[in-house]
Amino acid sequence: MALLPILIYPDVRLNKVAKPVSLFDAQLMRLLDDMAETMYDARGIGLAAPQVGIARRVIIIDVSEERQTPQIFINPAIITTDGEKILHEEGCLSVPGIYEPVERPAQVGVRAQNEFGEWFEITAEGLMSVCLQHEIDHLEGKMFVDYLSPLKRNRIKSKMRKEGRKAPPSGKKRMGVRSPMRQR
Ligand code: K1U
Ligand code: ZN
Repeated sequence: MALLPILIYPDVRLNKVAKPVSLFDAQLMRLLDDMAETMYDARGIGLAAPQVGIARRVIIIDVSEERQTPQIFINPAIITTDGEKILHEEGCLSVPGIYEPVERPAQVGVRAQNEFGEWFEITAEGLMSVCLQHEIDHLEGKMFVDYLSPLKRNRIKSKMRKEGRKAPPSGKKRMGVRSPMRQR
């Protein structure tokens, strides 16, 4: 298993639409293992493949207390939402240190494949529902900051760019992934 570098907003690779997975092979298993190690190391509750520079429709989530077994969603699609909306504070491993409330449907139904290519469906609410919607957005190149006002988003963008420039050139593994950053 390996720790993967997490791309930091506003890296343009975070805005790409991810491609569907068609091969359920050893390479995919390796990616899932590496993503799990990376998510747990970063103390996240979810991670999408585009956040580690892989433009494929793969997400993992673990909202459990035990934090041992990630739930895997490959080629996920939201198939139902309920009318009720909830406002929930969101964070993102690609936007470190920023937490903002985002309004989303309270409950979602999701269809996805597991690591063996078998289809399943779940209905989620609460943190699981918020996290699923947040991670599926990553597959569409959409970030939670895209739901904020342009003023807030631009402030966050400037802060991330400034912190990216401050980061030392060597040292911790993750620092190297702050470049390349380009204007959107
Ligand atoms: O996509 C990601 O970067 C993961 C992100 C998922 C997420 C968190 C909160 C709301 C929606 C989606 C994170 O895990 S950020 C880490 C974090 O903020 C957190 C960790 C544990 C509990 C709650 C939040
Ligand atoms: Zn995120």
